[in-house]
Amino acid sequence: MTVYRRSNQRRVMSVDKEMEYQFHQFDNPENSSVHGEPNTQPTHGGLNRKKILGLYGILVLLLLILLMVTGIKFSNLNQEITEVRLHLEKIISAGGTPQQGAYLKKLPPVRGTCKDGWSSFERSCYLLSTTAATWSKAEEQCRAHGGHLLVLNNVEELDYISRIVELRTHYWIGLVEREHEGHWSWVDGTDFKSTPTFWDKGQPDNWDYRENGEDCGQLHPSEYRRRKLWNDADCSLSYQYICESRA
Ligand SMILES: [Ca+2]
Ligand SMILES: [Ca+2]
Ligand SMILES: [Ca+2]
Repeated sequence: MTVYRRSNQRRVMSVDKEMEYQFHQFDNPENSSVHGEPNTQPTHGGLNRKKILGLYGILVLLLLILLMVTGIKFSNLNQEITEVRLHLEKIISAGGTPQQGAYLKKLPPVRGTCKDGWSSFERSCYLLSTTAATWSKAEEQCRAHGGHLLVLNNVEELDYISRIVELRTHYWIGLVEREHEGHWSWVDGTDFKSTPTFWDKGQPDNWDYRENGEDCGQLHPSEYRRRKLWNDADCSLSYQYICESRA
């Protein structure tokens, strides 16, 4: 009996030790060695944890790059908005008087008391030709219509014309150098010294690429709708033109 009890006690102790060992095995997921052999290889759990950490690091890096790019773009946009605002303020502070470079709105021509096809402004009527002619032929055409080539008496008249013409077209006007170089005159006899001048940058240059030089005045085309500026051109070339007559 005593021998049987001792044998049973040993078996119970052996089962307890086995359970304790299994418990430790279960408790430690990294310990996959069998029966106490040293574990020298990385386990699946270890590899997964490293992968997750790596992905997390990449995500954080991408997020930082995204924030930097967004920040730079926002800064550029902010600068552009400030520039546009300053430009608009400059136009508004000009008190409604369009300065060179300020944009003008296109005006639909109004006939008023003028002949069919002509536009009315103040006490004049204006005709924009659709065909081209030399300066002399253009002036002849205007006379045949009871007028003359456009004479710009003031800035208001120039700004009105600038709002009804085609943007990219050259137009002859009633400006001519008849006597000697530098002596400009208006076709209707208006004193040239009594009117403001609006020569484009670098004009009049009397460009002598052709032997005629440049002795007739025209409005330069422009990229944007703003005050038209003058150019001296070769009178023998054909351009569209603007006639003016009394209303
Ligand atoms: Ca006039
Ligand atoms: Ca000239
Ligand atoms: Ca010129």
